[in-house]
Amino acid sequence: MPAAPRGSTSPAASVRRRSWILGLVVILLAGCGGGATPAPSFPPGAVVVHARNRTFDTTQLIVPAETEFSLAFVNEDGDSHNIAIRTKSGFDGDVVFRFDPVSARTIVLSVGKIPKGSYFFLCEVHPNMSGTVLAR
Ligand SMILES: [Cu+2]
Repeated sequence: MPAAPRGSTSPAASVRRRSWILGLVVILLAGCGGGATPAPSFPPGAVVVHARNRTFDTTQLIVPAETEFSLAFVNEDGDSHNIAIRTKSGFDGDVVFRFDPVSARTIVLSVGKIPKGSYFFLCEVHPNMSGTVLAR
């Protein structure tokens, strides 16, 4: 069975050229390798999302409304993933929050105030990686 192409010829390569669009991005090199669980070094109250095997570990994010919060994204894959929060599913609606795709790393981002309500999130590289967001 043919191996999937990897490396610089991937269309994802251009997407990941800038891993941190926000100056607020803090890179936390995942401390322990070899599949160990990440150290619980995230800010208090952080919303934590894992990506593994092209799947998010949750299909519903519950986030605080009307207040800034930290989003910790743990990408356990070599594939690039990101999270975009939008007002409608898929690529429809307005972008509420997003960051550029990253691969094989953990990042912690500061998310600005989101009005109370229901939203959608997806990985823009793999739109089937998706779910809902409840800001309450
Ligand atoms: Cu993805």
